Amino acid sequence: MTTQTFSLSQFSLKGKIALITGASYGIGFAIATAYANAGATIVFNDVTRELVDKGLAAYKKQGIDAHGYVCDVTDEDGINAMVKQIEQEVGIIDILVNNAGIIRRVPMCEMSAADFRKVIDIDLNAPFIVSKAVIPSMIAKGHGKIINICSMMSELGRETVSAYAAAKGGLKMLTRNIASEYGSANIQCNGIGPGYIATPQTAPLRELQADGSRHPFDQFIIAKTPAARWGETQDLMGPAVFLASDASDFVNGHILYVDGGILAYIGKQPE
Ligand code: NAP
Ligand code: GCO
Repeated sequence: MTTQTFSLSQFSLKGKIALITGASYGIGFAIATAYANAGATIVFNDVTRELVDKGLAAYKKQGIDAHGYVCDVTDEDGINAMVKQIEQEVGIIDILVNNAGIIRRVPMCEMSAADFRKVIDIDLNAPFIVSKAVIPSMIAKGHGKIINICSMMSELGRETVSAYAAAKGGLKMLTRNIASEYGSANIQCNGIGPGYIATPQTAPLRELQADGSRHPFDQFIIAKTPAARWGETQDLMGPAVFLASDASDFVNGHILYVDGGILAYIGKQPE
């Protein structure tokens, strides 16, 4: 009979090395901070030296000694070289968070194919490239956790975000496929689907109007969210630690929506 015990140490990330992409600020920064607080060594990348240095200074302010690399997630050779360098300088990556992402809000018929491709390249192709770079060493080490940052748009559409929705829907299926293909190697690949979170990416949707009133989209999101508020990056910390820890070792191919209830809600009934 297997012993049935539970200890909070199952949630500890002590001794683990975590790579979080695009984590100089925003959601990636919050997840990396949570991982550091749970005991992990933090590695992150961003596209420019300036952003990486800004990130390093921000981590230092939190008492976190992070390792930062300049690398674009869409550059396959660059990513392969960065992962090799991390393995030599820090160690084998135990946890990968595919966080880097962009959005373009343009009506579909006005969007150029080049812009559509750019979003797909960063939000979908890059998680494939980075995952592919870390999986062989995870297999050799005997375990690994991959967490893909999905979206409400992995499930829902809305005006102006065709490329983003296509990418995040695809990322949900890439998540399930990695789980299917590498689950037997003790790799768990899951997604987090954040609801509407207050970060620079969503700042244009929250801008105060000239008359001081809230942006109509801001009001729409508050009404659409049972929690009646925007999410904070802090809200993603616990779920991200869970999916990176031993506590989730039998959770695979799952998308954990952290959305204040948006996906459960039909919307406010008329007065
Ligand atoms: P953010 O504030 O815009 O941060 C995104 C980060 O990714 C930035 O540091 C950005 O650097 C970096 N990045 C962009 N392109 C990159 C590339 N090619 N290579 C490396 N790094 C790159 O966004 P966020 O709101 O924190 O979002 C993080 C993730 O969560 C994204 O995948 C986003 O789609 C997803 N998400 C966000 C929300 C939300 O409500 N905020 C909800 C659901 C999902 P730059 O400054 O150079 O662009
Ligand atoms: C938008 C938003 C969203 C969020 C998020 C929702 O314009 O609708 O930017 O797409 O960023 O991904 O989960």
